[in-house]
Amino acid sequence: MSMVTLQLGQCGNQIGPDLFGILSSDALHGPRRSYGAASRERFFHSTAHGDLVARAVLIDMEPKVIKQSMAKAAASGTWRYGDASHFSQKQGSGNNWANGYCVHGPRHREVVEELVRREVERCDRLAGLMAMMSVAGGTGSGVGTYITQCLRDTYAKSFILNHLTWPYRTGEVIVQNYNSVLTLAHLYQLSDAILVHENDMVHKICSQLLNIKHISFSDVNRVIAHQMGSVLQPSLSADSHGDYSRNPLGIDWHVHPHVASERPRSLTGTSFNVSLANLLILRGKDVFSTETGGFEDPALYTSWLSSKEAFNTWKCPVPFNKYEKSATLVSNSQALLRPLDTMVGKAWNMFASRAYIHQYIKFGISEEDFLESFTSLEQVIASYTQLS
Ligand SMILES: Nc1nc2c(ncn2[C@@H]2O[C@H](COP(=O)(O)OP(=O)(O)OP(=O)(O)O)[C@@H](O)[C@H]2O)c(=O)[nH]1
Ligand SMILES: [Mg+2]
Repeated sequence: MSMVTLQLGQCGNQIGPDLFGILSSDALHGPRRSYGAASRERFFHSTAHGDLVARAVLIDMEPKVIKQSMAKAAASGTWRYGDASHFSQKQGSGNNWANGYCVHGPRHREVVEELVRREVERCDRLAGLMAMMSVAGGTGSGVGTYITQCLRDTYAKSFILNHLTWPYRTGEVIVQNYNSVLTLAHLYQLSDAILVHENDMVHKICSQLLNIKHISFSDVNRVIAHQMGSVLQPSLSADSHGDYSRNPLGIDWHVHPHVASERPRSLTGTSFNVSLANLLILRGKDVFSTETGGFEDPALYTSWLSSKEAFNTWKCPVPFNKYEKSATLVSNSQALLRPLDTMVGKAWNMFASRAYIHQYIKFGISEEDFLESFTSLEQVIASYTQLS
């Protein structure tokens, strides 16, 4: 089965090549032929000359990042993007969600849909679509939300996954909380699964675990791509009967997961993190004998789901990305509650003083639209707060 990826805005287009780079080298160097073949079918198609071409569409409102991504892919010597699989304009969306969602999105809808349709038609079996973007800028968040809505209409029955990059708490974009609130409130209604990476958390991994001194986006993106790859590469679940080519998106993703980089916190901690669902992905040596009982503790989950329902494992004996062993936890839990609450709170304070609102109204977003988004996220916050 295959997945079609959309890279949107600077962030989506910068993480994308790192992800496909890892996927292609992992697929090529993996010792198991069925694993490599399933991975290649999933993320690449081959040309008549045998080139691996990513099943991806690149979209940005400015040309620079797309050019860099295409060049980076071509320089790898192992894979590339399709020559005509990208779309850009001269000027970005100026960190304004409304400009992306109300202006650029509708204006370029047809071209983008055509690019996606061509990729979808190249797949023998479509597993789903993945849109990668940041929530804080204008293009990824605004155009990305608009395009997700179009995909939802066109591919009503397909699985749509949004990979979102969450801004640094002390971010560089003044209206990042507005853009994030608008994006999250809309995607919550549209998407089948939202996979979030927080820049602050990944930054911490770079400094504390990887000991990188001067951390740049390329360091952060490598970590994000590694974690995404370990989620998306072929693996075996209880119902896959030893077959790597099953749907990569799985059937368990009726939740809104959040990639966590830590194990669930201990019960004795004051900030205990209740989960709705956890998915543990183990790769490499000894996966079938690894003890995972700790994740089955019913105390980790809500009282209305048994740990059998709430906890899943996927396993793959093929080592991932040159690591002898690796474990990735996708967690739908209270972990994102605090960052979400902080973000909505900051946006609300700005909204209360009507700061920068005219810049959104000018493109067609009303105060009521903002209020609806606030209400919808307040409900999400309330539901997750009440988990026990
Ligand atoms: N992890 C990571 N975050 C990024 C990267 N590039 C930008 N960001 C984050 O994305 C947000 C800004 O969004 P961009 O993706 O740059 O914006 P855009 O979608 O290109 O939109 P416009 O430039 O407004 O048209 C900020 O929160 C940045 O921290 C990247 O390569 N990696
Ligand atoms: Mg940009």
